[in-house]
Amino acid sequence: MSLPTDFEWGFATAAYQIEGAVAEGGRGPSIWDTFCHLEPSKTKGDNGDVACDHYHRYKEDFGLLSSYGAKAYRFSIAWSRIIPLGGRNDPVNEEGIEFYNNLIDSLLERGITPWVTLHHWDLPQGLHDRYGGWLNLEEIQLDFEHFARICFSRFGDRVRRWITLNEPFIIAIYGYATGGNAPGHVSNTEPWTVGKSLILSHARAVSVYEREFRATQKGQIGISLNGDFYEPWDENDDRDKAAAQRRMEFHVGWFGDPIYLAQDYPKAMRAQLGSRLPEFTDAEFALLRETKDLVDFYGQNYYTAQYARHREEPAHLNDYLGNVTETQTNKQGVSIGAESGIHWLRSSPPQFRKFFSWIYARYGRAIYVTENGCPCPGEDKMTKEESVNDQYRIDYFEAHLDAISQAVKEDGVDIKGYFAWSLFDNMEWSDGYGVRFGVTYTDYETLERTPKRSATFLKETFKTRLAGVNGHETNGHATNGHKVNGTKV
Ligand code: PNW
Repeated sequence: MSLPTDFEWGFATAAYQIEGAVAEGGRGPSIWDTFCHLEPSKTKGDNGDVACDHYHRYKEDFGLLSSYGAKAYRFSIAWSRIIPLGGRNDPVNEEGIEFYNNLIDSLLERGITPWVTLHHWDLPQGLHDRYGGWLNLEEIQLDFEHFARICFSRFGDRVRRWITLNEPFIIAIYGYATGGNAPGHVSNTEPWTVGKSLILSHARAVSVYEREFRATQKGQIGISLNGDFYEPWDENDDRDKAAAQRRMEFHVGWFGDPIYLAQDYPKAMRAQLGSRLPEFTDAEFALLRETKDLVDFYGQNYYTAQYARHREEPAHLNDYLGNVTETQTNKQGVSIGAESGIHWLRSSPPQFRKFFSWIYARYGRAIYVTENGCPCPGEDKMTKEESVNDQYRIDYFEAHLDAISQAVKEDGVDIKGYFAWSLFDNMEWSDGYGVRFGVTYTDYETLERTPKRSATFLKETFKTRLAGVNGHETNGHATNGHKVNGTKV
């Protein structure tokens, strides 16, 4: 189960989930600060005010990263630390620039490649208040372009890997359809407007990078989409097979088709949503055509898979799934995978492998897994001593890395890297601090960090997997009962 020797790997985090220090260093508020302080609480009483205090402890945290052997680290920039009010005519906060300069420099000193996500959900509250944030297509794309330009110009001399947006599906649906995430809107028109804003904001950032920075900085740019893989609920029913495809088009194709193919949204979306799905103008299609081949990679966040079952009745106005019923067991009662510590996630590595082929066939781009991970069953109630003994997470990582190896070697998919979610337990958005996705245990009273067994597992397994066919990268463990190329040595 080896991987290409130049396969990149590391850990992923996001600013609001780890930084804390929300009122320090000149940072302006984001929609997540507001959302976390609503009464009654929509985030289980938790907020990101302190989080993991990474703002003050980043050096210690990068010590962990080094000790885990990571080659790369994916983090996000809090827009409102760079531009507290968010807009293109608002002041830039030099203290915020300095904070991220320090992060980037400390990573480089350690030989770790920074992967920077420009936006991971923490929209400046100033833009939401001023014009509705993502709801205002004309304004937000110009402000995002400006923010992206500042990041490229101030950090791009050292940052060579950029991710424009994290999970536009979750921003649009959880933020504006279900209301489970900030800003908590519930609507059946807004998510489709927001989706278009996200697509065009991404495209503008790519265009700016190309015109003003790529020649000198020689970096790469992409986007991280999320999506589950869907199996038909009844594998012998063509209507369920179609439902599974349609569900993935609503999840991935919504963004992937315009961004990577410069095409309209998938036909199934048009058919169901009609005029609620905003058209692209000729000028907007021109921007999509200009930028589609400039997107260097496809970022996939993958956690789980589900079954899709067709529905007889016409789609409900509030439906955003493609008129399917999602289930975790199929017609025969077979579970999609072993239950984890959160209801929506079951470990589904065979579907991970299938998903790569689906994505690669559709978009033909180099793929990076920009997030993958899980909480162990019952981990929310565990003591530190129990939590660090995280065998479920180790099994999850191992099986998902095996799936990557198979997709690369047997299915011919170009997968170039992998980021485990997450470096340490952190603020799991609306689920608060109870749900633990880290390979490091965070004690939220003392803020002490303790490596879990999975951290060591990842370090060791990548050593072995990247050692190459002849295993020439000797690491002192290859003769110690570890598997090399599937055989115990
Ligand atoms: C991702 N779902 O979000 C985010 O990028 C991370 O910030 C987050 O911590 C991580 O996954 C773990 O949840 C998702 O319900 C949240 O399917 C929810 C879902 C998917 C992704």
